[in-house]
Amino acid sequence: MGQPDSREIPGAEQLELPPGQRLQKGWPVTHYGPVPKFKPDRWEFRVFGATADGEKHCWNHEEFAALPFDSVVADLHCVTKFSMQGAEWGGVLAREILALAPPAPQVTHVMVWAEYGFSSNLRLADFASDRTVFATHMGGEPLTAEHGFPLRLVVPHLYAWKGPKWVRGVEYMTADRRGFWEERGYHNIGDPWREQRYSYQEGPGDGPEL
Ligand SMILES: Nc1nc2c(c(=O)[nH]1)N[C@H]1C(S)=C(S)[C@@H](COP(=O)(O)O)O[C@H]1N2
Ligand SMILES: [Mo]
Repeated sequence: MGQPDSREIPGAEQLELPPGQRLQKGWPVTHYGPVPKFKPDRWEFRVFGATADGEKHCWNHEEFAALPFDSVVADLHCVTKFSMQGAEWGGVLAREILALAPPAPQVTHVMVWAEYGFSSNLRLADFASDRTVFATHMGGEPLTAEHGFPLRLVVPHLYAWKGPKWVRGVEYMTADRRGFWEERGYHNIGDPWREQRYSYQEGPGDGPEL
């Protein structure tokens, strides 16, 4: 099986892409709405909802920057069919956040919240993947404003809309609820390898009633 599009890009590795995806040169910027301005003194990262201790957990920018730093090499698959391969994301693993601010035992899903009320819901197991990372860096450099500075989520095994840019917090949930794109016709799970692009493809148990 060939992937003619990826062959046209010099130096591109012939790694497998999910069905229907094409490699894109460079790194396009894709999001809804304006790029928020980072205000370091007003920024905080909050974990709230059904935490194990019933408390909210907050980190300011300085505190967040001091959390253990890890790297994950991962692809980014946009549902509009372009993919970017082999980016090195640096930041704080979602697992680290789960360890520092444990969820209550009945938590099944999380809502990841970003600036301007953007959100995306994930099953707890997807969030807890050892490759899910709150990235501050890409390719060894701090993220640029358009790509989510100071913080974005990367969930390598799901479509890229599941990773909010300009992320500000996580809500632990005891039932599933749709996020921004999931309410607007995108698939509740969003697995690119199963081409779960749109909500009309959902099967029983994939998501809350529409
Ligand atoms: N806050 C926010 N994050 C977002 C989006 C958005 O609209 N708002 N779009 C998502 C989508 S659809 C994609 S493909 C990726 C694109 O990331 P990039 O612009 O860094 O390539 O960001 C995701 N994160
Ligand atoms: Mo996207």
